[in-house]
Amino acid sequence: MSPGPGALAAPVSAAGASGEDVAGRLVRDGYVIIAGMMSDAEIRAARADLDRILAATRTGRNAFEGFSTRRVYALFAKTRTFDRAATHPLLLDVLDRVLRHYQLSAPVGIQIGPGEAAQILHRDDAIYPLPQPHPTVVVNTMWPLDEFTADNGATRFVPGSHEWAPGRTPAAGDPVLSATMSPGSAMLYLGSLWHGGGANHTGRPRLGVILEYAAAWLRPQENHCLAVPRAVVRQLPGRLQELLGYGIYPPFLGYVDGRHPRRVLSAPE
Ligand SMILES: O=C(O)CCC(=O)C(=O)O
Repeated sequence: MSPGPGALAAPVSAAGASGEDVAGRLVRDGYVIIAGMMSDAEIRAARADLDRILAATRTGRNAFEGFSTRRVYALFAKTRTFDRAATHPLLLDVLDRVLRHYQLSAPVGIQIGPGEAAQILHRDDAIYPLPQPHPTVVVNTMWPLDEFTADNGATRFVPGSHEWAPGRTPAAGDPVLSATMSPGSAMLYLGSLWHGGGANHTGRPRLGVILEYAAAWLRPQENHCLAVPRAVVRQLPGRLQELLGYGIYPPFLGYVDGRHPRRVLSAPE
């Protein structure tokens, strides 16, 4: 059953959840929260490594990035703590059903600092000049590493907005929900869902990581082949290499010198 427009849908438990059920909820509601996607040890390791990286990361350059917010771009060049999350079998099962052929588009750590204002609501798929409506081409995932609360900047979204008629934009009076959730969960949401980072009214930062996926025939937001050194990519599991651009959209989109791009990884430099 679909949640009412004013209520956040209860999380689904990763243990025993089927890709079919999760994908069905995602397409129907525009989002789905899955609990139990990371272990406590993985959460601790990710927090510690992200804290190390954030110590050398500047705050945002504009209101969209957030003047009190730090963003860790080129995530897979800087930490190994999201390799498993990015290829979580349940997540890939859902993406197989919703996007079919896909790649990582924007992997970014986002630490919303105290006093940050709410980010403007937006749709992640609006960066692509596609006619509206169009099939789903973007699915984003948010992985909280702090408890997400309405007060500290939990991602906000407009329920049902993934089904809005072309041209409609959020207006005063449209319901906005906060994706309150705990570390270890992941919220999957469609690129057509209006959403944005929340305002942080607390004295402590809010840390989360987005792993955004896009159809493999689109240009990804970040150019991973330049952002992640080849020596790093060589050490990664094959599926993650593919998701970082060393893959083909059938029959041959993305070839290098007429051959599969993974061959670049075994060629001498
Ligand atoms: O930090 C968040 O909760 C969401 C951020 C977001 O939607 C974005 O930066 O595109």
